[in-house]
Amino acid sequence: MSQSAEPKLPQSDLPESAVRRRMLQSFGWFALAATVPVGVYQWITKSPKLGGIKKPLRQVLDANEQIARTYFSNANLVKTYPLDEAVRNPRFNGLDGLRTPVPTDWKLQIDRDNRSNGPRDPLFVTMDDIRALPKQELIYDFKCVEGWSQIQHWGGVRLSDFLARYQLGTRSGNAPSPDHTNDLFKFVGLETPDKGYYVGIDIESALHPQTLLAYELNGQPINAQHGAPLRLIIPVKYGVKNLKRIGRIFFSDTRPRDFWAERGYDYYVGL
Ligand SMILES: Nc1nc2c(c(=O)[nH]1)N[C@H]1C(S)=C(S)[C@@H](COP(=O)(O)O)O[C@H]1N2
Ligand SMILES: [Mo]
Repeated sequence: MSQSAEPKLPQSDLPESAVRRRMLQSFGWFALAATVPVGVYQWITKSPKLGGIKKPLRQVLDANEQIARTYFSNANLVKTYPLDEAVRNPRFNGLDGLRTPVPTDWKLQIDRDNRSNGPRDPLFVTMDDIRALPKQELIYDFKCVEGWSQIQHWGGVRLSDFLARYQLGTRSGNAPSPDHTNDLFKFVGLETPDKGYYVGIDIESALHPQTLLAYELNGQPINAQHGAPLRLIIPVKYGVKNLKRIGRIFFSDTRPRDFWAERGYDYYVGL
């Protein structure tokens, strides 16, 4: 704080020149303050586009992301609800990447080509493999950026358990662990089998204990419009990041491309 030690003299004790100087200063600041918003507006409107929106706005969103990431902690759990508060017929929204039938030979593909250790070829995992892992249920308030939310009941495997089981997400090919955070890739990318919808997620949010590879909704296999056979449920993010019908997963240190970020939304979209 720059509340300096300047003595606070009563106005009348100031020599006239000092009063005048102060008045001019105040007026100067006022005039400057009045011009700043116009300047900022012109700077924004004349700036090139970056990621679908004007560059300065993108930079503000990026600054918000830094703040969000700083305050993010995997110990902070999203509020959960009793089973009887979950809606019976959850709303569905967004069919990008879902306009063709679910591939009958669906397998989850996980790319490992950019890691420094362990097998580099893609890993293919079936729904039976995924159902064999510990099941986690979650009843929480699903939020869409369009302004609706619903208490929904999801079931699946924790993404963190899945990554640990298959030793994914690290450069060394070891299971992710809090002791080796610098071994983690920074982002997870997910996309639908037809690549019609795709998201990028920071690894901290991916490893959050409430982030699920979900295969059940209200205790039943997820239907096609909600993302059969397997979707992401990530309660620390808005709906846009909850990719339905996962086809491929990969890891990287740069932001994976992201469907709605390319169309001007905030990349991080954290809650
Ligand atoms: N493949 C795919 N996943 C998607 C979308 C989409 O259009 N395609 N829309 C997203 C958005 S904006 C929301 S709000 C949620 C909606 O999930 P729901 O249909 O199960 O309610 O899915 C997200 N995942
Ligand atoms: Mo959404």
